[in-house]
Amino acid sequence: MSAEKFDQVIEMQPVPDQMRYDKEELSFTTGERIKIIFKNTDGMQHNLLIGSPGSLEMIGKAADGMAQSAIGVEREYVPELTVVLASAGLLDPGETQEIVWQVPDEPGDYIFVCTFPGHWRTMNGVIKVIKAPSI
Ligand SMILES: [Cu+2]
Repeated sequence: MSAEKFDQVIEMQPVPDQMRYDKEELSFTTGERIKIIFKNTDGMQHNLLIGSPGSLEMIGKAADGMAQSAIGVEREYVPELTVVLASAGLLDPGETQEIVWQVPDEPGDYIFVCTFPGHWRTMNGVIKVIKAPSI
């Protein structure tokens, strides 16, 4: 087992039958190394993406577009966009996946979102990244 260290370990899960996550906001500091343990406790599939500030609509619409073709399922509705910074693929009910993310040096309101077709408008939240105090 690796003894990998994280500055924060967060657990996230969907609220059953409500198409939202159990958290609406996360807060990290620039440069932190974090782990999100995403556990799908719902009865349907979900994924989890982290995106750049202001990218929610761009990612959501790209995912809607993917849903029109076989590529959507193949890529687990994760659009190939540079604004997608990290992701957990599509999880069946009961599955768990971890995302390890190196928080960028640029502070801002990053986003998290589920891009399973139709979910992104409600199943999303903000990741507040604040600047680490200089020593
Ligand atoms: Cu979802």
